[in-house]
Amino acid sequence: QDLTSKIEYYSRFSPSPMSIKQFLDFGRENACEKTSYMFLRKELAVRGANTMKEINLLPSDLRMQPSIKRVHSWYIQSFEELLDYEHRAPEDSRTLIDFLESLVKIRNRHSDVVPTMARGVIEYKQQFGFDPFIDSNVQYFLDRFYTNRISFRMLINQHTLIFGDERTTSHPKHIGGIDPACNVTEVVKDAYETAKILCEQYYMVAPELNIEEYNSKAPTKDIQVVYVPSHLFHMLFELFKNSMRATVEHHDNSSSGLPLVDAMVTLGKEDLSIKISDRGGGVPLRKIDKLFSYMYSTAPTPSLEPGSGTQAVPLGGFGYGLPISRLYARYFQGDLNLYSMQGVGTDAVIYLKALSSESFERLPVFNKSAWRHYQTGPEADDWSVPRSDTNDSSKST
Ligand code: W6P
Repeated sequence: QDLTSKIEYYSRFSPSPMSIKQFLDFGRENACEKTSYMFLRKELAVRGANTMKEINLLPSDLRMQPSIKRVHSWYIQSFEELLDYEHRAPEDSRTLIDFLESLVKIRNRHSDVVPTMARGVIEYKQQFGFDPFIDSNVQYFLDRFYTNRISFRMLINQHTLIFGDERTTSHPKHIGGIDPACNVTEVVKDAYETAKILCEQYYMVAPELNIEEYNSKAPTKDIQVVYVPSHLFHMLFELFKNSMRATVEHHDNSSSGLPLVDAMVTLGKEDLSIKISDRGGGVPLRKIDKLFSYMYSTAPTPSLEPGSGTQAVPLGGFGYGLPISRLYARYFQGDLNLYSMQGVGTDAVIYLKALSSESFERLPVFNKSAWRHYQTGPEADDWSVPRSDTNDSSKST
């Protein structure tokens, strides 16, 4: 049967979101590799097909860029490999072993999706320039596409960590990539120390860290959460890089010492919140949304120049780090917001669900409403626009 009809078939199913608690139950006690196999061969095909349908809806000028075609071809290849298992029984001992191998192969094939998509956006911009309709389409598409990718890797990682060879080498108390007792402040410190090393390499100095913790449920106990530590690390590392860069660049007279970066970790009934505050001079409100824009934050041709690979990477280069960090936070029903006060500094807040029963995957669904987004783009604005200077009317058409 041909590929298009298979994509069509699987894309009609909606993805089944899993909660962190379900991920744990799947991996604990009677972890059944056959059950996991049966779930994944269908679910990964469904999530893959849903995303491929959306790639097809991208404006053709964008979809035709060589880098984006390349990424598309990876999805087709991986989808075909998953279809090989459609009729392979879990009872056949080869099946489960081959499946593990296929998952690893698929994961590796997709390891460069983010920089390759970024290159595709740059290719488009060089050819057609900046376009607000395309910007809004790209934002909508990439937020969904990368969320799908995060979820795909989450599923693959859980299966390979629990049933593969990695089982023995990984953390004994973790269930796949999940730490059932993730100590948030430890991850904050770890992300800070890693960012600090980069910052010192680049600037020769780095601001110090001050951490406060408020556990409203159990004031004397460490704040813990059932979560994926690598996701939390990714978000915090990104925020620290940004805060450090702002702090160092805003205070170039290093003699007076740098202001601290403050971290506050709090736990309430519903939310676990983490605030990272810097005194790095802040960002005007007008530019905050742009920090999360894929199209704005792909600079004309930054680090992709040949030969620039060996140079030190600028700290927190406002690449795709922030928008993708926000997707990690939202993936399990949290969020990531920036509150900046221009002239002084910026607060970045990560919100996570305190309860693992409430952190279920937030997944894009391909349906009529998603389809409509690609047809209409941004709403026609229904608020007034400041009038351009009337003395300058000669320049307007
Ligand atoms: C800034 C800009 C920024 C982005 C993200 C996190 C912190 C900060 N600080 O000045």
